[in-house]
Amino acid sequence: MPRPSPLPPALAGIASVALGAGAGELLAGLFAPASSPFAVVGGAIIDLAPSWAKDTAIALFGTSDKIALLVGIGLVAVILAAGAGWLEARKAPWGRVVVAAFGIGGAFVAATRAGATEAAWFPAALAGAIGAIAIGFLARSANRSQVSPAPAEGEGGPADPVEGGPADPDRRRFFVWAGVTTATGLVLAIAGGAVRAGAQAVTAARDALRLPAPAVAAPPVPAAAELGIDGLAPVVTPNGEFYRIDTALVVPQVAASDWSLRIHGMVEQEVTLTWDELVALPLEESITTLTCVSNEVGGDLIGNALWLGYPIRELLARARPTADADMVLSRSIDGFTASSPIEALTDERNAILAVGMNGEPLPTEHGFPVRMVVPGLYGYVSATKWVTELEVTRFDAATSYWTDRGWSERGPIKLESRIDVPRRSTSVAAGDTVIAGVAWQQHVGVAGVEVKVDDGDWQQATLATGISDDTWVQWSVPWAAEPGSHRLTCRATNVDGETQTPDEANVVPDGATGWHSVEVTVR
Ligand SMILES: Nc1nc2c(c(=O)[nH]1)N[C@H]1C(S)=C(S)[C@@H](COP(=O)(O)O)O[C@H]1N2
Ligand SMILES: [Mo]
Repeated sequence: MPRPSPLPPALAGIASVALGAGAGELLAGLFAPASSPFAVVGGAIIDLAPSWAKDTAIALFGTSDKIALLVGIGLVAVILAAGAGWLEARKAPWGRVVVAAFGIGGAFVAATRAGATEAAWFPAALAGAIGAIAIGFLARSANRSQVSPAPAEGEGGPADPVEGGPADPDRRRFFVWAGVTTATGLVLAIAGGAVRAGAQAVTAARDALRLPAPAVAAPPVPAAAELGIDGLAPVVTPNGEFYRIDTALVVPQVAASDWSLRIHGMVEQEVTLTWDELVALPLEESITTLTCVSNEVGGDLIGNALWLGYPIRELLARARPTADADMVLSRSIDGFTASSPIEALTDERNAILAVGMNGEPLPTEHGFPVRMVVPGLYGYVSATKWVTELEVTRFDAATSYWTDRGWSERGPIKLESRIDVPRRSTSVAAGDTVIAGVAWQQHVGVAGVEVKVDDGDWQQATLATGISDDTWVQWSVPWAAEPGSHRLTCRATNVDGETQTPDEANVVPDGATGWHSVEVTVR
């Protein structure tokens, strides 16, 4: 008798797990969007991953890091499922036990995650149960498909197709069932993604929302702030192009009507604020550039927007922090935390609870309905999205999401500059052209940018009109490009007269440094 192939049992495992996972995704989509088995496993991996892994993921996949993670989880799930199928076919009921155990594990993780609802454990538990039942049936069917059928009367004989071949009814039956099971799982999963009931409701409500007019409008962006050079990042970043970095695999869905903020901890008076109360306050506009600490030299994890919000300073004043408090730990609905020095939230800068971004309510992935924006600090210590809590505390008493993972307690934004034009590794025509880019050190301000070609002298670039010290500034310098291969390098100087350091530092623990250079070919 031929050795049984491992393929049918592996397929049995994959099909069963696809069915279970699909059912779990649909159930989650209907009742608990944040608790889809994939999202739960992915979220747990993100939280458990060491910070070098996050770093590598961002470096490799940029803002597509989440898709890469989901694809990775899918591949691992397929391999584990194939193994479970093989196990069930050889040593029943161990394949069932493995699948059920994954379901129970997933349910446990789902139930214990920040912001978990009461039903959070159910999708993963259901996925495990359905997967386990299905794998029992399909693995048996896979085994039967590999046993040569007893020749029935009138059949058999030399003319019959090869044993176990496609015409074998048990074999055919197995492949049909495996196919139907897999397809059903995929359809359920797609349906789950489509229904995400909460998601649609919140998005629709957001789209219909009208924000109040600002009590204090930002001065208009000076026309000369935008150099209008092709390929140069626009001075105000459209929402759709704004970088997105967070640990949320499924974007938290918080209805404005359900939102509230609690200010507590080392305060004389606890304060709670609802959405209606917040938008009834005199809101102020400000333009602030956000930057991610994971932005490599020359990277694009930076964006500038017109924000509408209310000064956090005023809200803290209501709560009256005690004199020894030196930090505010902001917490989002999904458990992310950021530790900001209290002075950055109480001094004169535009540290705000933002509700609007470039004239619209915050996009859901940028923190709808309310997030923090603090000029001068990297996002990981200040820019909490979907924020629901401000705990006034001390640096020696509490830590935050990324400081727990090896990143610096303090995260002031470092002086940096970037060449956008010409793009690296492109070729440009010889003759008069332009080198252009952006430079920033929010809440300090950029005074100048210099550029050098190869090992030539530093030339002073022309700065565009600045919006404020809290925003990046565009710059450009003319270049008479001569044929050959050239390296262009830029460096900025801040308003305190400090020049950007050439020393190259990694993004961990408190932001990259070094000069940005690009290699270009001139034809
Ligand atoms: N709730 C929540 N807020 C968060 C984060 C997060 O993971 N979760 N990431 C922070 C980081 S590291 C950055 S750089 C900014 C990015 O904001 P953006 O996605 O709107 O550009 O959000 C901050 N706020
Ligand atoms: Mo970040």
